Amino acid sequence: QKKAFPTDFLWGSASAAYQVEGAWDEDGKGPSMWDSFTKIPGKTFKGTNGDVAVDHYHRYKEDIALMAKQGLKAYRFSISWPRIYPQGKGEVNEAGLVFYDQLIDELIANQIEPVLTLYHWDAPQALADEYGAWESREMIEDFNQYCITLYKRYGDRVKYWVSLNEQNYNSNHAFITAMHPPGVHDRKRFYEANHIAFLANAKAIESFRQYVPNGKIGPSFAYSPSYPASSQPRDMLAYENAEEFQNNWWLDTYCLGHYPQVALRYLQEHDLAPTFEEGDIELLTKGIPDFVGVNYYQTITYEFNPIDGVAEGKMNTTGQKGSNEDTGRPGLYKTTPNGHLETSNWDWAIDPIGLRIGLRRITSRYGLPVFITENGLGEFDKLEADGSIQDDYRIDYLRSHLEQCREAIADGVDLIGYCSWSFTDLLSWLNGYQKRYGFVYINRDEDSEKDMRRIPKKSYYWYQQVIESNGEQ
Ligand code: BGP
Repeated sequence: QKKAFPTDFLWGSASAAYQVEGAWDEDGKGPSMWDSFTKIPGKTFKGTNGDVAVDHYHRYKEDIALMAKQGLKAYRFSISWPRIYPQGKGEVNEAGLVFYDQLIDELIANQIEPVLTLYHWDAPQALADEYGAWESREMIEDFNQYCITLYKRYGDRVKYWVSLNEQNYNSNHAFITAMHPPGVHDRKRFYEANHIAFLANAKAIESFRQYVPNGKIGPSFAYSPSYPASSQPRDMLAYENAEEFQNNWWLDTYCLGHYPQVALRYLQEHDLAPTFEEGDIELLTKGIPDFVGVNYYQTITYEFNPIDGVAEGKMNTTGQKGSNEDTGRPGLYKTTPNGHLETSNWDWAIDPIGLRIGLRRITSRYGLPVFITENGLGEFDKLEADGSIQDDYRIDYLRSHLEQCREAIADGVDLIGYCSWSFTDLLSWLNGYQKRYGFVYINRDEDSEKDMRRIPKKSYYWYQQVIESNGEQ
């Protein structure tokens, strides 16, 4: 049988509101947690923030024209909650809804399927001030109301919806490494906030069934499949533990409606387990998604970690290769570099086969369709004197990952689409503007917004061919 992509495969690309829009206080928008957090000195690379970002709010038509020219079939974007509800709840800001009306209509007019992310980390600051955002159960109903507003407004035009983006990665930085708001080191709060987010996710999916009965919804998970560093039994056990705590904790809860037993037991014994209230277990089972959104960048290799071993390491946010430090959970596992894999300048392991492995694991364990909602390479790009950007390394990265997608489909994975990260260059949360992912170069950097010109890179034309040939390229 020929290994091929389905004819209706969604060839896409992705972004997120805070990383592209800018216009942070325009047309009635309220501040998000990120608007506040990035203003605290030292929190981001060179103090960069999304106040202006890449000005997509004002230039979305130009950006969509470039998508159309490339032949893009799907565009994943997120809605800024505080644009819709400046206070997080209560009075809705009509101007915010109108902006996304226009964006969605422009996509549809260009035959591009909108893929709408409900939440990509920019919670209203008002809710953080009032009750601590994800640390209070009030968030469940406020998020639900916000989602219902969007379901009613866009449900007739938008088929594919992403509920929470990378709850795992975001909460890890929010409550363990302290690199995302609220920026604390507290594992107990980490598990409590995650539990609330799981409930909010399930509630939002339950409402979705009512308001958008013909739509498809799923969370996007930051999926780094685990490898054991060796076949030594204690490394194998470390790897099993890492799978349980780093992946299955989220994937099982989303897709099976309950936490994995071994991890839950461990957390109960260490007084870290979340607080269950009546109805929680039932609600979780109502949140089973239509597909699993996978954001894939790398695999992570684990080895045994002694009880007095590594806890928190340091993350490379500068692009200085080799500045990453290993992290772990004492007594259970720690990360270790994989000598078989090349890394990017940000020390992310490049592993296309790992994507195939991950897709197969999800298929076997949950039997759900998969939508790759992010995959890409963040690198320094150079604008040449002749005005071109020769990003062959990005083409190599994307091509090798797409090859593995094709293999995974032949293995039996029901893959409905692939969104590269990202369409244009954009703000990298912790790494500023110098870490670029786009098919389209944006002429700006940390220090200067320059003229924000959009310049298609070599990879833009390559992906155009990929789409045109339905992945034969
Ligand atoms: C994911 C996020 C994206 C994006 C991407 C690249 O975790 O969902 O928003 O930022 O990773 O990450 P980074 O910008 O840190 O390189």
